[in-house]
Amino acid sequence: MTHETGCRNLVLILGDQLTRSLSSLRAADKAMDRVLFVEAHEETTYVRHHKKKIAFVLSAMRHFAEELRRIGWSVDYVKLEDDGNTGSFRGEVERACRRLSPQKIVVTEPGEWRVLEDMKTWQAASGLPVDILDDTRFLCSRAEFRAWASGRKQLRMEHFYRDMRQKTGLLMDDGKPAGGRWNYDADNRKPARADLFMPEPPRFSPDPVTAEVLTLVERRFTDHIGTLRPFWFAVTRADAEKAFDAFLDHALADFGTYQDAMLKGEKFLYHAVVSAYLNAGLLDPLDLCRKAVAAYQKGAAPLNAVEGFIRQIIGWREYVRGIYWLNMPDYAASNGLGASRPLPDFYWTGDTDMLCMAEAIGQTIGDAYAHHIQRLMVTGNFALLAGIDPQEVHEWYLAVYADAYEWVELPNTLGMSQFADGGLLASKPYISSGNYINKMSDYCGSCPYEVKARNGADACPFNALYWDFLARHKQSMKNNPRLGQVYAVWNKMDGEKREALRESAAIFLKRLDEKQKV
Ligand code: FAD
Ligand code: DLZ
Ligand code: SF4
Repeated sequence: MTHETGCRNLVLILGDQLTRSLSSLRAADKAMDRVLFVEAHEETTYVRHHKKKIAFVLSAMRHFAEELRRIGWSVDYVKLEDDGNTGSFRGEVERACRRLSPQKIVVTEPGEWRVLEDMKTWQAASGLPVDILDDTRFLCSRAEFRAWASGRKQLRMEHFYRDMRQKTGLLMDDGKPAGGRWNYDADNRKPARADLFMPEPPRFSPDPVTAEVLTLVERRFTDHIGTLRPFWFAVTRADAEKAFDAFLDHALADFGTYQDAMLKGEKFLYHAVVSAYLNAGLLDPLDLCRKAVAAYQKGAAPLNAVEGFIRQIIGWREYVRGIYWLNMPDYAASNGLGASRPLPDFYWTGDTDMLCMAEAIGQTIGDAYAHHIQRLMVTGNFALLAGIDPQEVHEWYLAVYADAYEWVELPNTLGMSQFADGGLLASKPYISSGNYINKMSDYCGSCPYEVKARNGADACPFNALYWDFLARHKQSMKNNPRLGQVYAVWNKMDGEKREALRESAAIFLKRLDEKQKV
């Protein structure tokens, strides 16, 4: 729906900027300026996004545009299949400029480098000034992170997090961390039992706006990964807040304890399941943290849970964004371990005998969601051990999760998970044999592979791959102090055992290369 009358400024709002207090909206005037939303073919296809992710973004955009109209903004909304839609932000901004003759284009900085680079050329192309404003939804601006990083030898998250605690005052008592410690991870990370009460995130029935989007996605993105229905995501701020309130009431108290646990058929455990909402702008990070701290203050959740939760948001989430902008564009091409194996097809289908992988990938296909340990220690761990090309791994993570935008996905994938950035983000590679997965989950008991066996056709593939990875990268990793113990075990291991492990790994990798079912 478009209006032909002119405007003062044109304010472009992207699909992950659905926040009333967005800096570009704050700088605008309802009476004189025009807001533009664009459903863009380029954005829906630059990776083959999960069907649920596309449906979520488009439906949330349509709902937010309506919300702005209701409160008095003039909104131009270009739908994906509208006549004349050029399919790109640039093309649609140009068209809107011809239609509306604005004096200026105003945007809040985008979350992805490729989009920012494009925006920087709009001024020259359109002859109009383009104001690119800071994204104030983050606690730490790009400039502030650059200042924090400058002169430091190591950019450790824990140090950054403490600064963010000081800055926000969250869980701080007279300048000291609540309870006397900054980090309560030592109390966390217990395996879960299958008979625990499992809170489920609330599900929201599609309204007519979402129903129309679902029909569009079903028709237009048939070859994209994912099951579209049932579609149950919140697509408005009000519903996203309901989802977070349910987490506060039913899951936060056990968030820390079971943060790393995995159970068959249990997709969410005690996780918040809010990343898609946060990243799209439906929820505000500081607001969530304040509510979690209030739950602690009224005795509804223990310190280990609440500290763990806010660390993910004011710590990890802000930190990975800082790392992204500090290091782009070179960061995206990093491949420190020279990994080159193609991503196995089963990442797209879930068709593997490895139960942990089938579970993590299966629920990803179903709901565009897997929790952190499934991403890091199952699918990520496997890709790292098997030497998969990090670019292909990156594209997969960017496509399959409803919360995936490059600013957050890329450092998590290339840095934390694939150790492709040479240890800039993680002080050691996150690798494990089947033993860790067995300890933290109930997967192995139902898996055709034998987790206790080290080599041979029936042995858990993670076991031989783990030692083979360490052997392959011994030269570059043996001096890493955090790997000292494992290399000591490897060095002491009987030569025949080492040979058998490496041979098992070679046989498995050959089967992978030959596209045999593993
Ligand atoms: P919870 O476990 O309940 O945590 C609460 C919130 O903390 C999350 O919603 C999220 O906003 C934040 N958070 C937690 N861990 C991280 C982290 N490492 N980095 C940034 N924020 C974090 N997160 C994304 O938002 N988008 C991605 O594309 C993404 N890709 C990832 C890829 C890999 C390989 C890995 C290992 C992690 C990735 N993560 C990503 C981080 C994390 O897995 C998800 O944020 C989390 O699983 C989302 O589920 P939740 O909302 O239930 O989180
Ligand atoms: C992820 C996504 C998708 C699938 N579609 C759109 C779209 O049609 N229009 C839009 O404005 N944004 C979309 N997005 C989110 C953008 O890709 C995101 O804003 C940029 O990647 C910058 O983070
Ligand atoms: Fe995964 Fe190995 Fe356990 Fe099977 S045995 S579920 S492959 S860790």
